[in-house]
Amino acid sequence: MSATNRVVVDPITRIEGHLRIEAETDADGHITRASSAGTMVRGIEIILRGRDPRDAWAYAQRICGVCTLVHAIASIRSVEDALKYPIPPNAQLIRNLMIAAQYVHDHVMHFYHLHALDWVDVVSALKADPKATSQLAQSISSYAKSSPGYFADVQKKLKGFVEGGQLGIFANGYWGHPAYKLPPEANLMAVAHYLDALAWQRDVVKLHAIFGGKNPHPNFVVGGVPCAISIDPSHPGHGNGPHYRGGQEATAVSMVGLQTVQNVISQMREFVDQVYLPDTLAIAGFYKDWAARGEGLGNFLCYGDFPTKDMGSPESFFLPRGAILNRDLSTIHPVDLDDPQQIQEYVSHSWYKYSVGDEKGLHPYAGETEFNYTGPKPPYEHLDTDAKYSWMKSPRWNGKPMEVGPLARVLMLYAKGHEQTRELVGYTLKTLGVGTEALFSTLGRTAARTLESKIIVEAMQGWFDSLMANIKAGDLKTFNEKQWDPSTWPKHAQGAGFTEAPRGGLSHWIVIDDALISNYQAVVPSTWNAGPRDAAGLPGAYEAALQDRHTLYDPKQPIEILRTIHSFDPCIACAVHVTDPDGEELIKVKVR
Ligand code: NFE
Ligand code: MG
Repeated sequence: MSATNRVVVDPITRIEGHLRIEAETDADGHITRASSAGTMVRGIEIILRGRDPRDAWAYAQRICGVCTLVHAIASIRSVEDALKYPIPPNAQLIRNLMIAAQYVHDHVMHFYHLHALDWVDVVSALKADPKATSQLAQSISSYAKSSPGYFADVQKKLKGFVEGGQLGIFANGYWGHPAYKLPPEANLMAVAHYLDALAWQRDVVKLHAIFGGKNPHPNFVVGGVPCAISIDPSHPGHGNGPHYRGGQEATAVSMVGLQTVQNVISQMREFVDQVYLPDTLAIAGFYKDWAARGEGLGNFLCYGDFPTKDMGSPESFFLPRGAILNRDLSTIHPVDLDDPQQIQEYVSHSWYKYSVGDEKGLHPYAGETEFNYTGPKPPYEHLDTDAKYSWMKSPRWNGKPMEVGPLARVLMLYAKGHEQTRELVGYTLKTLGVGTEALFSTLGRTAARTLESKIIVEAMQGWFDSLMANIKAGDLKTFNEKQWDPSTWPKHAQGAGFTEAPRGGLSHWIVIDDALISNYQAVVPSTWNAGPRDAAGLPGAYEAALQDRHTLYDPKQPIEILRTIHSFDPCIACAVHVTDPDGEELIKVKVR
């Protein structure tokens, strides 16, 4: 072995989009330098120029099909911020419910379908004793599906896959790798819950369909939410059923629809409490060494979300806004999205160019999206990571690389003294027998996603109860109409729309001139986390995390890289905002 090897993982699987990791290792397999590259480019920001701001959400929402609604939310909020339009309280509550439902849905799917197989050896589950699996399951949860017969059935199904040479959804794992530590029974339990979670997620997306007409990509509207509410008890719900009266009532959300929303919240809560949380703790107990690596930057950023008043009152947010630096939970630094010095994007290592020079950062209102591909023609062996090497930009806050996402949010709640968070974090650390420093790790990041799901699903009940109370008091308003006349708009306006997406702080920045979009920039969670080094050479969050105490047991099966990268829940479709591997123009868009 030479002194330095370079391990390339491209594409990283079980994520959305195309991510390439190049890791340099020493003779012992220890990662000494890691580089994260987005290998595709998209042009949504460019496509949006020249369009009507009220339509932007429908385009922006197509940035991603995983976080199916967050880009629409950020977009309508950017327009509302630019034009100073308030929305009715019911719309705020319904948006909160929709964003929150996305978290719980997305986090559960990430855990079971995208991340679990880094920790769970599917093939080992064949060796499990269904009776012992049942005992294990019943010892950690009251979940009803836990009989020996249930686990025997799952095992039989799995055996069928393996014997037929058809692992199907379970193909391509590093099965049998010594890094897998769970006993066969824990593996079988997790595989059973993998299949359960697939069925569960089909049910819980109903919430989005009820308020937004469909999923993925529910409908939104600048000024509120697009669903009317009907309290006519004879009205059965959506559609043209026997009680069809035409007009608004035909499509309004009825009491039946609202009851379904309540059922979905209960179903989400049950799965989080009885399956997701106990599984996370049970699996984490076998991987405590991962509580001591993968920390990364130690800097965390949250825009905050879930207003109880309006978007202009961050102090009313359920998830607080702020920045934490160098792991110091005693100080929350204030964050201002409009301050041109605070949030800037760099392109010194990205395949873009800036009119002001590639070493400078640009605030998103002044942001530029100009392609400048200087890399090798694919397929290539290595990227020159000292030069430009990614289609992602490098966002920075006050010049610092920041981690965003569930861990950042849980730390922010913790630092603010949020009681439930403090209790849950304390309980988790105690159960695992690890100290507070374990939060800053690969395991901490994954556990934070689970804890956040519990915190958010309980908050959903509160928002739903408030919505029902408003409705019972006669307030059915979900939309303000007045902004629909562009002749009332200022000649020039700009706004920042933000949300906390499942993967972290998301912001869309719009500049409106003569009622059309003159600039549109999206700075998204996976860009913060997966972006390349900046002009100062500071690594992004993935890079820094991989550089923290990772040793590859077998460079040909780099499961260690997958564990830490998946702990961030990457989405590169979001991060690079129509793939064109040949570098040719894929689509020409005519603008007015
Ligand atoms: Ni495509 Fe997304 C989320 C956004 S990305 S999944 O959550 O924004 O990081
Ligand atoms: Mg962008």
